[in-house]
Amino acid sequence: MDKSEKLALSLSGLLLLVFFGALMYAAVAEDVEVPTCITDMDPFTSDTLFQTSEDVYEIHMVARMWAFQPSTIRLPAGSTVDLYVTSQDIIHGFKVERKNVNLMAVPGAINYIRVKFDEPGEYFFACHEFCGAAHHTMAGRFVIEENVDEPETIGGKL
Ligand SMILES: [Cu+2]
Repeated sequence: MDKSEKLALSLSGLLLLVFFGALMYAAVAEDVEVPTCITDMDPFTSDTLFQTSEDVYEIHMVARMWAFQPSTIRLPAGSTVDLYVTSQDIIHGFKVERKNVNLMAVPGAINYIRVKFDEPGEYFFACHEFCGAAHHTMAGRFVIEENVDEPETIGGKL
């Protein structure tokens, strides 16, 4: 190994130790708290669908490699949906076909949009931001029916 290569490797190792030491100092001596991820907090952890008033629903959507949680949402026709979208890992997209819904799912941020589903049918949604190897499989759907006894979300949970 060349002498300059040895020097570069040694300096790189030394820098790693210095930065790791600085992190440890900040965590222990300065009592710095690492912020909690949004997706580790309620309601994103478990409950994703709430009925806030008649025909108005609130959905908390988490995007992650490579799925949406929830992946299927069954609602009655005429529903208005308040959508809150965030990401657990990297930047994803959220686009609903035949609706003016086009959001980015960004880690550490919650994006919001209100959408109304008047017509029964299936409204597919998909990730529109290339996010990795299985990006093309990242999709889900709203199932809008005339009569729904119990609005529900299906799938997508870890
Ligand atoms: Cu994607």
